[in-house]
Amino acid sequence: MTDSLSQHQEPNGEAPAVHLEPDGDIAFIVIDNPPVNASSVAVRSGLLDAIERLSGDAGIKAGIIIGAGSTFVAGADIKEFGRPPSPPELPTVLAAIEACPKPIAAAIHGAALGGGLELALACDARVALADAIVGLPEVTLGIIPGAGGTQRLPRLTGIATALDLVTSGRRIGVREAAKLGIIDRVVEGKSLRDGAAAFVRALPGKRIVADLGVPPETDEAIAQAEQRALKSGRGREAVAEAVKAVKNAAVLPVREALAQERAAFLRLRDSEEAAALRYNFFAERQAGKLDGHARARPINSVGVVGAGTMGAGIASVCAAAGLGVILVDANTGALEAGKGRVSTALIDLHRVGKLKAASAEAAAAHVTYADNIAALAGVDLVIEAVFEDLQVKTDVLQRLAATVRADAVIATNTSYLDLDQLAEATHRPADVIGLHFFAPVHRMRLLEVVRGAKSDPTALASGVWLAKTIGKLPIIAGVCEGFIGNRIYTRYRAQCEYMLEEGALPQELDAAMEDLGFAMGPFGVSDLSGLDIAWATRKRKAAGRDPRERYVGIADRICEMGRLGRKTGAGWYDYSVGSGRGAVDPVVTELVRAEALKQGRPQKILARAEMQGRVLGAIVNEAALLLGEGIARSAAEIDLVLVNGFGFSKFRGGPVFQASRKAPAEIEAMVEAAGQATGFGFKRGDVGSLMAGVPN
Ligand code: 3H9
Repeated sequence: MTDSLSQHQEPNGEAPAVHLEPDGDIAFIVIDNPPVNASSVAVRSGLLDAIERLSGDAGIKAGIIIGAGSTFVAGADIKEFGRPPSPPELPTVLAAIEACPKPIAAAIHGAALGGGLELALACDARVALADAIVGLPEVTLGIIPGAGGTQRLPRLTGIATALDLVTSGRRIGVREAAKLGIIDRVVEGKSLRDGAAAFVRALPGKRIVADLGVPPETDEAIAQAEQRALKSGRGREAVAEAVKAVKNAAVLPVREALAQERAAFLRLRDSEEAAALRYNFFAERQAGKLDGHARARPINSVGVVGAGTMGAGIASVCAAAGLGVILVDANTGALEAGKGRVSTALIDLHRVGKLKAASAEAAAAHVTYADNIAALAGVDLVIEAVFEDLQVKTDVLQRLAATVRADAVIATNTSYLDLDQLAEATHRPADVIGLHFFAPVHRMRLLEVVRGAKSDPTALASGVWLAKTIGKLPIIAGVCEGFIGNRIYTRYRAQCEYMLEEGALPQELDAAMEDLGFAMGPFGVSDLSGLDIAWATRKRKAAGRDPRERYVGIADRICEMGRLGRKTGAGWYDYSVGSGRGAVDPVVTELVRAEALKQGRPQKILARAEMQGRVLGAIVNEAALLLGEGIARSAAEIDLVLVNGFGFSKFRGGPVFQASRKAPAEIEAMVEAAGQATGFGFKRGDVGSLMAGVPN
């Protein structure tokens, strides 16, 4: 080894993103770019420089690219995607590795994802620790691999397998990757360096993957893989482009196929879908991060009170994650029904592959049942999920506070009640937090973790820990009626109902909202979940409602007709004609028209864009209020709530993100229109500040 290899210094005095570590006749090329060694411009130029120096050093026979810290390379630096590409680009680095006369291996620990795996595929061999993962997740970011992934991977695995991996973005373990031909040597134990060094010293020479032929396969196998990919990625351009690119590997000269891949990557990188998914990616990484250094209290066992739909759902997700659960309900009939619900949810979780235990029965064994709160004396965290009534919940929480250990966390699953009032009633408010689950609990990813005025940071951290452990996305919210999600949804729904009185019909509004990004419009949703609960709430609140507030009575009229949604065969739509989405019912059309006339409001034809603008205006205004009041922490977290709890498409980022793509004057006009329609009581939020927090 000559001195030239270890002399490199960054001009600014910072630690270089890539450095060489000689080891006899080989050199480790160490990528050191915390936190995940993303292949940023500094890494790319560092690699290029290292390869050049290694090539020119007569004392070095081979190189090993390895990551410092906890991982190999997690991919391209996603933060760079919003900007024009800066040279050197990754394909240039990979070409240099292939052109280097000496063999270069990749030594993988942690993750080799996206550009990280592409880097490894351009090497002459791949060595990995047994617990590492590899994958090409680009489609989950609305793009396709941009540095040869669609060409080099199929040369090792065949086209059908590459189609599956590239179009699903699936991450796989190293053992599976070795079976598929992606990894050449699995290193057992901890010493990746030693294992890789021994392997590289024994390499006969270069083995350039791009020069290999694609392994033979039947046309049928490829056609089936293509069909599966296009079916599950229906309507997604990135998936269609990925299919095209991978199939090119079998028919085009590699240089031409690489150029086509790169062109598609660069085009998709600038797409709206890619921008939305990037926004979502970074938002998810921030969600659940706590200010300060509070640590979660240790939680091994969870108590759940109330064996109804929510309680049983909560018990099943905790059991599925391997936590010990005690489900309590004083009503033994309800407890028995709860057992059935837990079992159904666990079977469903097993069916979709989201169960840690080998079987639903094994997970069910984590749940024990009791008819008395006294059974919860030893649990680490307890969640009450009883009837949504202040008195009922207060009573249960008081009894829990007197029963559970002094260091236990006490959570309420309330949707609308005042968490601070409930917490005070326990006389130990520091231990109380809200855990607001969404139904069906075992399917919905969102969990609002509610911070009370006196919640201890360790109690809040415990809620976040639990959310992550049971596979939910924790969004921290402050106390207000409806927290983040339901508060916004209430405004959204109200705005749609106002439009019913102005000339729009339920099916027109539903179609407009689905076109905006919601999986189902508000009236379809209402039929699905049943109209009765909201009706009961409206009746309960009727006495306290200010008569100056705009109130649309159409939903009440529908309920009075006994149309409570799908379960009664009719609601906003008619379901008597069979399953599916329900048919437009002339009875409802007539009722809507008659009620609108009764209000004496001018009738007009509302264009789809106007309906969407009104709704976006209402949503962003409420989002701005939530941010201003400190209930929500960021615009992006509000969007995560709407995406993961209310069916807004993640491929469109979220309603706030959608609005942020418009000009400020248009946003202002949308908010103004929503405010005009609301009339009395409409409060303006600082929409400008909200929008300023949405990254471009
Ligand atoms: C690609 O490669 C395209 C190529 O084909 C193009 C070639 C030309 N960039 O998740 P964590 C940050 S597309 C920038 O909490 P974990 C993350 O924001 C890329 N930043 O850790 C967070 O920052 P902060 C394909 C990134 O241990 C911190 O790292 N690759 C990137 O739970 C820790 O992240 C992917 O899609 C990135 N690529 O999980 C892989 N990745 O601390 C994406 C992470 O400031 N990454 N950050 O909040 C992951 O899946 C996980 O981060 C990983 C670690 C499994 C690696």
